[in-house]
Order: sequence, then C-alpha cells, then structure tokens
Amino acid sequence: MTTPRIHLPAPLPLPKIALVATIALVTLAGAGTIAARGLPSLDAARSAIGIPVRTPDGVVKGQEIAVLTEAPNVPPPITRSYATKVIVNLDVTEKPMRLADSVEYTMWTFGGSVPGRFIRVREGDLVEFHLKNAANSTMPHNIDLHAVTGPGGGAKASLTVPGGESVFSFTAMNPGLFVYHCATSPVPMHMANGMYGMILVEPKAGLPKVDREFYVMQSEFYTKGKYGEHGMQMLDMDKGIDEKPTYVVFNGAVGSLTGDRALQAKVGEKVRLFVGNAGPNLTSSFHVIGEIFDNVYTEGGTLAQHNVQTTLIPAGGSSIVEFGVEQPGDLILVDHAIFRAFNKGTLGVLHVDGEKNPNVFAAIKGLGVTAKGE
Ligand SMILES: [Cu+2]
Repeated sequence: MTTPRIHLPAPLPLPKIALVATIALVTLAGAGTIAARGLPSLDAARSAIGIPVRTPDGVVKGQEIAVLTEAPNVPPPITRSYATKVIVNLDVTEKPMRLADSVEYTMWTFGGSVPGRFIRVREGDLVEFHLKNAANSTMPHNIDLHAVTGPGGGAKASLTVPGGESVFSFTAMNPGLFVYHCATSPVPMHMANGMYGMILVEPKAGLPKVDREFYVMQSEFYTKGKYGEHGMQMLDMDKGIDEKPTYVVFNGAVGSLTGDRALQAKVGEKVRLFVGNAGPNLTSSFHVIGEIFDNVYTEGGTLAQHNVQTTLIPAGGSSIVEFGVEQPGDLILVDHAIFRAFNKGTLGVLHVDGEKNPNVFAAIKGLGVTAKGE
C-alpha cells in the first residue's frame, strides 16, 4: 500500500508573504468602503471629470472675420494660441435649388447653400454674430446654434425680418462640433426647407493634424411628389409629421458627393469627416463602406472611441470620424439604414487614388466578373 503523495507548494519567501498579506488587506478595506459609501468608482469618475461652471474672463486679443465655407469644404485649422473676437457674417436667402436630377425645391439657406456655411472658431473665442435676412425673403428667420450658452441658442436675439440684420454675441465655451438651425415658427418647416449647418469649436489644444477634412451633413426632404418626380417640389407637412421622408441626402441633394463631386484623398493620407445630422426627424447610422473609423468623437464631443464600423448620429447632433486610407478605390458613405442609401439618396463617395497593397486587400478568385476599377 502506497501513501498518496501530497504536493505542497514551496514556502513563499518572506517578502512575498508580506506582499500577499498587503494585497489581501487592501482588498478587504476596499470592500468595506464600497459597503459603507455605495459606488465609489462612480464618485471618482465624476470628480475626475467635474462639472465646471464656466465664466469667460472676457480677455480677447484683436478680431478677425470668420472664413465660412460651403460643404464639403471646411475652413482651415485654427493656429492661434489665444482667444479673439470672431465676426461671423451669415446671410439668409431663399432660392430654388437642385434636390435631385430634374427635381427642384425652394431652399431656405444659411449662406446660399444647403447645408449652411461651416463656421470654425476656437474654444474661448468671443463670437459676434451678424445674421442678415435677404430683402426678397418671404419669411423672418433666426438662428439657434447648439454651441451657444444662452436663451434659445441665440434664437430670440437673432430673429430677423426680410431686409433686416440682427447682431448678438456669445463666448464659445465648450469645444465640440455643433449643429445650428433656424428656430423660427413653424420650426419644422424652416428646418425641412434646408435651414441648418454646423459650427466647430476647436479645443484650445487644437485637433490632431490630418491631410483632409470634409463637411458632410445628412438631412431629409418631404415633398408632395414621389422620389425622383420631376419639376419644382413643395413641402409635404403630413409626410414630415409622419416622419416619412421622400429624400434622405448628404449635403442637400441626391448626388452631391458622387461623380465629379466625390470627395478625394490619396493612399497614406489621414482623413477627418465632420458629420452632422439635421434630421428633422431621423437618426443616422453613419457608415463608410470599405473603411473602419480609427477614431470617432462620439456625438461630436470630446470622448474618442476607436475601431468603429457605424456611428449613430442623432437628429440635431454630430460625429467627428477619422481614418487613415490604406487602399485605392471608392469608399461609399451611407446611412446604413440601407433603404435610405439606395432608394432615398443617402449615398456619397470618397475616391482614393494610389498604389494597391495586396497585403491590405486582394481579390483572389471570384466568378470571373470584375467591376471596373477593382
Ligand atoms: Cu428660418
């Protein structure tokens, strides 16, 4: 009869015993704290972030006139290291514009385009906003910028009759990518007619350098006629109330980012898209077919997410997405609520030129049918 052998672990040297005992004591103490105070990790997270009550010191150096751009262009990055007074001159005009091939719509615009002009300021800047309403406008208009801390985002102070001009000022206290829109009654009508755009408040430290920046804004149009029905189209308020858009588009029209108007980049470049969603109703599932977002500043705020396939953009919200382009070809921008992309117009192209890298992607054997350019 053999005696079963019991293998005992080698005795711990003294310093290791001390370490294990310390860890055990700290763990026990931590458990006691949780029991006594609830959820200390949440408290810790809150105190780390804080809830600042901001008070601008009013110290600004000099002044400049804001460079405003039409989508898909973005004003140049801000190189200033101090706050200044930025004068924004934005003119509201109402005019017939192309919604799709042979389809026109009387757009109400901020700066003559849909979406409205892109505004770029720096955190801490004092913005003096001049809103003019063209003399031949049929309506009063105003502006609510989500970057504004103040009544109605500036809406009340900026209500402007045809032929008039309103001026108000605000300090851009929170960095981020913000939507602006008209907030004149009836608000849904003004928004459905094209009155929206975006303002970027660059953080004091700036944004990481990239090779290309583009401005893309999704929105819906509700027309009396069906999708693609030729001629001048009128707003269908019932479709708006039912949230059943006829068109869902990027940058104000079907095909605004395809063919000759496709966005352009080269292999090896870093791309940043400032993406907004004006709604007025739908949430966007923004996706780029053939790419993965390396960075996503969720909801246009400060939190950076990584390795994202599709980012959700609420109506009246935004997202900043960044990615490196590694392979030539056409990357396709869509709302991945996919009927919108293929049947309502939410389709754009980022064309990438450059050398193929078979280590990134290689088509080995298919059905013998190769699409042009693949
Ligand atoms: Cu308006």
